[in-house]
Amino acid sequence: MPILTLPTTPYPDQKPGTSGLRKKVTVFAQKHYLENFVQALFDVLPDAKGLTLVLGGDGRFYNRVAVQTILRMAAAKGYARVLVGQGGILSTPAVSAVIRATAASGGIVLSASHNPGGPDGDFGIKYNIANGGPAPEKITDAVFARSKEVREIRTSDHADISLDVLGSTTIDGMEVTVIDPVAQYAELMRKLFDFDAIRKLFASGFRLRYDAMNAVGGPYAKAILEGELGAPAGTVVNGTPLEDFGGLHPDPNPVNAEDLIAHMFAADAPDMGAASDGDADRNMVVGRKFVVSPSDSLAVMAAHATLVPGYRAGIAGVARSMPTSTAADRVAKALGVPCFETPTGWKFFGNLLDADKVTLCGEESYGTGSSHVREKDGLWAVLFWINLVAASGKSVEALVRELWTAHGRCVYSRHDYEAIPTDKADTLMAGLRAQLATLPGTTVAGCDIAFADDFAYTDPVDGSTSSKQGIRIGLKDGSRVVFRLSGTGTEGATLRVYLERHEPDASRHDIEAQTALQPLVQLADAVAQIRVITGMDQPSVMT
Ligand code: VG1
Ligand code: CO
Repeated sequence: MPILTLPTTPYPDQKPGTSGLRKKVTVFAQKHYLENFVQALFDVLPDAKGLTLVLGGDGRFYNRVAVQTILRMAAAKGYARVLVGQGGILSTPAVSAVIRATAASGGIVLSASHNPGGPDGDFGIKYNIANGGPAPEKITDAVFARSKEVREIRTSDHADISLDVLGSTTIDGMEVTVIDPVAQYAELMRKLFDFDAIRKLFASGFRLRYDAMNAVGGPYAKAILEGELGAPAGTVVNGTPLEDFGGLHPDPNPVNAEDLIAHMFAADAPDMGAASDGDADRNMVVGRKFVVSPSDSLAVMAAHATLVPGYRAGIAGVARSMPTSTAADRVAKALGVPCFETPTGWKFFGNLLDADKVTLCGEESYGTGSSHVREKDGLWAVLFWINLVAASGKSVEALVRELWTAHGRCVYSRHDYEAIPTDKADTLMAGLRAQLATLPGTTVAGCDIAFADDFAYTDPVDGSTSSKQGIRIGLKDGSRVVFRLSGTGTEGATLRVYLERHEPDASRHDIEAQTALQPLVQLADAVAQIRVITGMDQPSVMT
């Protein structure tokens, strides 16, 4: 058999972050950098005899090279079969759907998600397990440990195969099947949503603008919205995946998707706007002249889930990442179902979903999903909202305002301070940790502090623990400020400051979020010394 064993030298920096290993393309392009990580993964995984692996990525620069490399290494590992998306393309939720539908043993997602792409941009790799979700920390920790010891790479010497033609071929006895990236996913969406009602809605003149940000969501949105649901051609814009996302930063928030926001605030704005990110697992939903916060989006979905066929029987519970606003908690309480608070990152939702403890999950970072897969899912969330509009006859804005009327408004914002030198970011976090014991009971910048802690999580299903997941400062009036460092960036450190204040008074629901949150901004700076330590007067991005 033409299986080669190549000597290699370990890299010290292959620690997966919030969602897989993300580095600059220039880092991945170093000799054997990708191979070392894949070998470390394969060394940690059990024997692959008879097993199926799913493989695909968001189409960014280096995707095709990486697919070919991994196919050769998968053959050496001994997989029976690899299912690879045509053109090397599969969105993150589609990988999850295909793993589940084909009973594959796992999958490899090639994406740096919302990070910029192109030769000077970022690349990423992530392993998903048999439930379709991101590998838990037990596995990612083992892979990191192994990556520091890996001395040999096992690979086939087979030539590149064609990724563009559907069908099967073999690499050293391993079957490689190039699959339609959309088919399996579309079938799942048909089962969950009322396609007839949505078709009627579009036929009645409902106008949607879906901005795929030149990323992998385009083919899925075009096939389903325009191809099946009768949305007019042109509904999906920036719908062709480009290796550099056409220079866009494929992170759907009002700052990066400014073109969509401009359309949604124009005189002839469509009824609904939506955007998805690099790997199509995030979503932004926008009403006509009305921006929906992701935390509110999760709460609205939970409140009205029974209007959607796939959730007709009701939801078992909701889970949200710790920094996500408490809007979903309020809805869950009213519904009489549990709401779980997990650390940031989708991998923490997997056990809760597998154990049927929750049906819907969400993060403040424009991510929502459900038990249908084990990833967040951008187009799914958009279809959910369209289904809600179709079934309720209400606009996006009306649905959010109803939530506020029923439960008060959780005024919310995230302030990101990007590219801080790592040592300064560590100093800032250490400074906060040093104050945790003394802050409660004090008044800082006019805010009465009730508690301060470093969020730790014990998984209610397997008992595993994760500590140091973010500093929380809670006020007597229920407001919160949360601080954590990003685990997806590739340049220095990014400090995220999450601000939440509950506003029960309906006459104040239209107050501008940044204005309403000013006292918390002052508090954040007073306790964390953000301006002094970082030298930054303003956040880089406010969403
Ligand atoms: C960010 C978000 C987090 C999300 C993660 C992956 O992580 O805050 O909520 O799960 O990105 O999303 P961090 O560590 O940078 O805050 V994606 O769409 O980039 O896979
Ligand atoms: Co993403």
